[in-house]
Amino acid sequence: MRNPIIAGNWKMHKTIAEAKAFISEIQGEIKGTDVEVVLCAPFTLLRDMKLASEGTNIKLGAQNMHFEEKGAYTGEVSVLHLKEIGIDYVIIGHSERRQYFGETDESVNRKLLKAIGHGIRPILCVGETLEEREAGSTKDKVKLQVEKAFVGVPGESAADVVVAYEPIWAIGTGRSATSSDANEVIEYIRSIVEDLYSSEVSEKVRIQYGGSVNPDNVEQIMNEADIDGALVGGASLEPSSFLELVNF
Ligand code: G2H
Repeated sequence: MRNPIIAGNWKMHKTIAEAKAFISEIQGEIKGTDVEVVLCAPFTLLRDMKLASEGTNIKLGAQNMHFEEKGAYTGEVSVLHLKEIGIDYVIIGHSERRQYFGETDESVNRKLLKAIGHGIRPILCVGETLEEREAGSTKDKVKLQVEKAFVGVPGESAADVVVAYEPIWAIGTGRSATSSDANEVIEYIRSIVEDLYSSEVSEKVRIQYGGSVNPDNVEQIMNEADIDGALVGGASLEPSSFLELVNF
């Protein structure tokens, strides 16, 4: 059985004070949930959030990292920095990073390998553009992204990767994929992982849907057989809305 995972991706939002208030508001409400709860926040918030979430079942994630451990990379943050403050997850290859910051399948792969090598679990984002969907090439695009991301990942670590299928046209637009469309692609991603590794690995790997998930559509999405969680932007910013997602 795969443990559901609901991750908030706060993107470039919130102050330290707001993040701490968020944690204190949700922590009592999520005690005992079977859902793994992750908050992916801007770097400057993470250390304070780590201290504020001690003793709770909230896990923390960064939204990016560099593929080298140290060096002359002005402005970058290393996996060692994340490890030092006890971060559990890191989002890798979010479409906004691919689109605005020049991330490529190669850099995504290098980051993924580095995160795994240090025991930080990657949330690997893949997804097609609207043009690709309309051209019928969704599966080809996603296959390429998944295959390139997993190059060099050993079988024993592959199931630690969480994959997030996020069709770019559904991100922050209010236009979500239908749950069955999302499930179809996610089922396909699972088959790619099976081809790369084994059915044992593909049955273990958790695959989220992301793109305008909100309290109204989360239940239907989570009821799909192959969807194990959600990566949520806008609807993760308010504690009440985030709690509705976790309690789908
Ligand atoms: C997709 C998602 C979070 P939103 O980027 O990763 O954002 O839920 O706002 O569409």
